[in-house]
Amino acid sequence: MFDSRITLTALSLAAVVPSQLYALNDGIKERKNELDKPLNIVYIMTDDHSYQMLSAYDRTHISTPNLDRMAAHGVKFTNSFVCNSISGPSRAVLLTGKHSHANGKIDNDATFDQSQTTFPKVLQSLGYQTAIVGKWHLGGVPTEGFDYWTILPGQGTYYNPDFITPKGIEKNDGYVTDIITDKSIEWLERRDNSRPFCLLVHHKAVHRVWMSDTTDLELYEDKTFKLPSTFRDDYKGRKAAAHQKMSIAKDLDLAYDLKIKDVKSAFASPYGEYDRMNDEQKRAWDKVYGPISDRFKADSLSGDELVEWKYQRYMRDYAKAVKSLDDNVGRLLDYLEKENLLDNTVIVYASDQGFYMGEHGWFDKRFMYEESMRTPLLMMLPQSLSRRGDIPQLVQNIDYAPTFIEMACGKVPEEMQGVSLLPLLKSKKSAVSAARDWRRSLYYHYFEYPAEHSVRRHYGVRTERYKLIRFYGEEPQWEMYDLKNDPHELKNIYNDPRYRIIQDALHQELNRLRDYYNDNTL
Ligand code: SGN
Ligand code: CA
Repeated sequence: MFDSRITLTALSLAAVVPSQLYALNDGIKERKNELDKPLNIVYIMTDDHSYQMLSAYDRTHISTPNLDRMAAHGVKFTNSFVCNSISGPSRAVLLTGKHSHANGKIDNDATFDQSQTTFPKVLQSLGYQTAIVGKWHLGGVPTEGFDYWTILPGQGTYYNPDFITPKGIEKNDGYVTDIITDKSIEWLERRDNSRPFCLLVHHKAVHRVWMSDTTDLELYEDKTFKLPSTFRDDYKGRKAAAHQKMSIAKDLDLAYDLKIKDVKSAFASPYGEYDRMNDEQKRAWDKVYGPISDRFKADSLSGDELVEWKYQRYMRDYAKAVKSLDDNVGRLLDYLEKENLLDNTVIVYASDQGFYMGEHGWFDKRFMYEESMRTPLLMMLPQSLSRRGDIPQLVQNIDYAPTFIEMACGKVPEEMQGVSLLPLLKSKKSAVSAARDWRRSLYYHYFEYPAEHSVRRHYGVRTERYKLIRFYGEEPQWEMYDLKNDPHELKNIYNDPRYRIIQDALHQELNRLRDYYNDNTL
């Protein structure tokens, strides 16, 4: 809906600050959807997969050839973000196209109200078959919107995972990423070929505690991963960053996270997943982690050496689990190609949020800082959507639902807060025109505190160049970053007189966004 108040705010901001700061105009919601034929949609979402570990985005650490293949045959969003960096909320945002405060699923504990409008329900009403396979993490089971579902209980398990199905609990042998892919392909095999489909493939990997397939256990064991430049951050000027409990040095558990045998652990069942394995899986596991444990005990590391050893173990385990994700994406792409589906199917790859690969000394996510607010977003596109290469516009996970509805030739419901990305995909010409009035800022709000990893509640605004964050509750604090001069967000410039005008404009923009998205939660 066109809102003159917003445009006035945008103009007044544009008058005093650089262009990257002035406000968004979501008027493009009203644009005519010119796609003439509904497209099939395969949405692959991984858990905690950071862009730093996906070579289409970042070649520093590992190579992911199948994911890169998706980018090569489509587009890569280079400024893709979430609005609340945590799993359950991200999944609710995906389904509803609304920010967390608006869909009610503000943290992993909150109840998700399934009676809301979701894109799978809209797609069903347009004649689509819909399915979800894998991690659900929204409490209960899918009650509306899916013709087929088979989901992991809670976080699920890597080995021999149980699935909840409409018929009850189903036991499976094998590794979770393979099984989710198998079940997805099996559903595609038996779908009704006469109707379009939308399949959500929601992986468990690469969530803590980063366990790989037995076939990949020996990978990366000889590799030394590069330490990020911010690994030894002292958190000066940033109270919430100092307060968190997601430090590689202090919070990774030797037994639970790093798989060292027979050591003291803070966890009641430090080897929970190991007990699920069959004898063959245990043998493969012991063959690799047995000698690692022995060497660790013999070396008696301490200080910096111990911390760097933890970082290497963490990175190796994470990288191994990504290998299976990449292989299985390849397997799914091959299947879709073999079935001649690539010409009328959009394949999307995203994660539920970003993740820290040692930046600031961390693992986990939650913060509005870059590594966790960003998320990979790749789309392999059919010929009818001719855009290729990088897309730099600011996009957010609230946009996925509207995009999928437009890909299904539907009309985006008014209550959805995101905007369809379709105009950016159609052609260079359409993208240039859409880019002209694309949003210039993003809103973020994280709620899960007090909780695991102790990341305080905060909300904020991110423009192309600046970020303003309000941590609230205990030790409230404003933080502000100039991402051009300080891309790693080490220098809090809030109240720096040189940025006075920008700071005022960011406050104004943040207020406008809270008003625009109707966030009255404080
Ligand atoms: C679990 C993990 C946490 C993680 C949350 C949320 N602990 O509780 O490290 O932050 O999930 O992750 S674990 O001991 O169970 O591994 S989320 O991606 O599902 O939101
Ligand atoms: Ca996650």
